[in-house]
Amino acid sequence: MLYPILTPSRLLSDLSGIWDFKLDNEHGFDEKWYERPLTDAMTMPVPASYNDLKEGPDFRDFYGWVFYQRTFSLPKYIEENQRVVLRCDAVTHRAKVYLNGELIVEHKGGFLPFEVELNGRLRDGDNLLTIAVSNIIDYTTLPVGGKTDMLAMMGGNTGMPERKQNRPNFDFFNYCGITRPVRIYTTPRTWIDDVTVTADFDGEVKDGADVTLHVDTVVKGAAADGGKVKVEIFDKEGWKVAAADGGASRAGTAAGNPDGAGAVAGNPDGAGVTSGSSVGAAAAGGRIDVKLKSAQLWWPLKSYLYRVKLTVKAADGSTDVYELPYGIRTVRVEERNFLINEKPFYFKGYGKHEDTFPNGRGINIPMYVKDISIMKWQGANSFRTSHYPYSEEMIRLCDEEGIVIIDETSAVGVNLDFGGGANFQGQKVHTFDKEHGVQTFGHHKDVIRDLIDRDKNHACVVMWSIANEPDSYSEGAYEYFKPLFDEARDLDPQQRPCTLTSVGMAGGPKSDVSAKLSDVICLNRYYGWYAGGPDIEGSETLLRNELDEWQELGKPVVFTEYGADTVSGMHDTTPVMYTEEYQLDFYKMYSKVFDEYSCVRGEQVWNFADFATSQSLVRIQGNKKGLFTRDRKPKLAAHYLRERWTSIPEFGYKM
Ligand code: BDP
Repeated sequence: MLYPILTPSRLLSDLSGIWDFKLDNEHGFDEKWYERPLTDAMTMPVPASYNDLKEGPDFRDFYGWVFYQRTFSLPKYIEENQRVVLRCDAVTHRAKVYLNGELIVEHKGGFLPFEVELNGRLRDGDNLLTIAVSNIIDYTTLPVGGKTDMLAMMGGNTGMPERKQNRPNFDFFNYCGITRPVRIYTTPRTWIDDVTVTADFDGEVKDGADVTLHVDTVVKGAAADGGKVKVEIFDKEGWKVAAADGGASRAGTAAGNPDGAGAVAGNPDGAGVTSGSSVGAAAAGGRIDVKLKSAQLWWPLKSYLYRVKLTVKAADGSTDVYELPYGIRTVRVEERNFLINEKPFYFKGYGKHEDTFPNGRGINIPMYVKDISIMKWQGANSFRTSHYPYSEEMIRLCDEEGIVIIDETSAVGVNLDFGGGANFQGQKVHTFDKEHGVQTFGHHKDVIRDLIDRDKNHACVVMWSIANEPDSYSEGAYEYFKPLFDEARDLDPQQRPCTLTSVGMAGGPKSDVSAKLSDVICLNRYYGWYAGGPDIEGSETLLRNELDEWQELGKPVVFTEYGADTVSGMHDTTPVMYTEEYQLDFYKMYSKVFDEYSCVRGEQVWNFADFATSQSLVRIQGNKKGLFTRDRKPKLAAHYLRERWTSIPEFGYKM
C-alpha cells in the first residue's frame, strides 16, 4: 500500500488532533454509540496510545473496546471529481470504522495500515467518523495473549475474583488505541495503486555502476486500460537523470474490487475485515525499465536516495502523479557473509521498541530523530523493529539516515512455554496443539503479506524477521513456519534474507527449526541473566558451548538480543545484578566471545532504551535492559559500547 502524499493530483488531509473518546461499558455496540455524538466523552489525542493519558489502573489496564469520534467535512467538488480515501496507519489491535453510523471497514492487526474509499458515503456538511478499537489479545491475535501472564511468577489459583484482563504473552506493555495518523487522501478516478521498484546491475555492484530500474506500476480505475505511464528519476540534488515511458496494459496480478467496498481478506468472522489491500475497479499497469548511468548506491550510514516519479495519463485524459524515495543497493547472504552491495556487513545496534512517555506506542517523530542521532553517536548502524512493524515515518527516516533495519512482524508470543508453560490455565499445552494451541497461522500470513507490501521498496530494510522467539523447537514448528518463510520469499520482490529470532529454550541447531529455515541465525540469548546470572564466567562457557554448535552450520549468526536489567544510577564496587557495573561486565563478556567467533556477524543489544511492560516481580516500572533510560540518558555500558562500535567498521570486520 502506498504511503499517502500530497502531489499535483492528490490532496492529503491529516485528521490528527483531539478526538472524543469513551471506554465501552459493554453496551457500546448494542446502543450504537457510533450513530450519534458520544455522550460524556473524554478528550483524547490522535495519534497516541491512550493508556498513559488518563489516570488510574482501571483506565491504563482497561480491557475491551473503546470509541474514538470526530466530525469532518470535505468540499463537495473534491468528492465529485476525485476518489476520496480514509487511511488509518495503525489501530491497535482491531478496528471497526463507522461513517455516519455505517460500518465501512474493519481491520485486524495493530501495526499495519488499512484504507477504505469514502465516495458515495459522504454527506453534505458534517460527517460523523467513529473508530471503535479493541485491545483484546488472545490465541488468535498477533501479538498473542495468553491464559496467564508471560512473566507470572506464581501460577495456580490465587483465590482472587476473576476479572477480565489481557494477559500479554510478551514482555512489553499492551499499549493500544489509534497509534498512528488517520488521514484522508484523494486520487483521480484512475489512479496509481501500487509501485514496486527493483534494480539490476549491468556490471559490478559499485558506486558509479550502470543500473536498470524495473518499475512495476499497478494502475486501477475505470480508465486504467490504454493509459500511459511515465517514469522519471531524479537524483539527490533534484536533477532529472533518467526517464522512460510505456503503456498501461491490463495486468492479471492486481485484482480490483469492482463494487468499491472494502477488499475482504483473511477475515475470521465473515465481516469485511480488510487486510491492507486497496479498493478499486479495473486494474492495469506494467513494467517500465529505466536505465540509470553511473548510479550512486545506498550504503549503511551513507544514504543516497533517488526520487522515482510516476505520471499516469489515463485514457479519459486524467493524470495521476505519485513519487517515492528509492535507494539502490543489493542484499544477500553468502556463506557466513551478510552482503550489502556485495560487501560483508557487520550489524551493530539494538532491538528497540516504539515506546515513549506519554505517547506509549504512539508515533513520536522528534524521538525518532533523537534515537537515530543517539545511534550515530554510539557508532551503531542498525536495529530490529522488535516486535512489530514500526511506523512508516520511522522506516522512511531510516532510508534517509542510512540506518539498516531488520523488519519484524507482530508475531511475538507464538510460544506457550513462557510463564513456565503455564499458559493454558496452569496445564502445559503444546504451542501448535490443533485444538488448544495458538490459532495464528492465517493471520500471521496476512501480516507477512501486508508488511512486505508496505515496506518492499525500502533500502533500509535488509531482512524480514518472521517472528520473535516463537516455539521453533517443538512438534509442528516446521510445519507452521515453513509455509510462512516460503510466503515471504515468494512475495518479496528484492528477495531479502528471512529469519526468526530464536529463543534460548530452542536449544541448538538440532532442535531449532531456524537452523533449516533462516538465512541468518538470529539468537536472543541471556546467558548471564536468565541463565547463569550472576555468574558471568560460567555464563561465558554456556555461550561458547552454544556457539560451537551454531558455527558448524556455516551461516552468519547475529545476536538480536542479549542484555541485563540495569537500574540507572544503581552502582556497586562489586558488580551485582541490576547495577550499571554488572551490565558493563555482561557486555564486555559477550564482546570478547563475539570477537573470537568468525560466524558472528552482528550484535544488537537488548534493548536500546528502558521500556514499559506489564507489572511483575521482575519488572521495576518496566524492563530496564536499556543502554539508555526511557528518556534517553546513557548508562555506563552505553559509553563502553560507543567505544567498541566506533572502532568496528560497517564492512569487512573479521575478514
Ligand atoms: C526476550 C524477548 C523480549 C524481552 C526480553 C527480556 O524477546 O521481548 O523483553 O526477552 O526478557 O525474551 O528482557
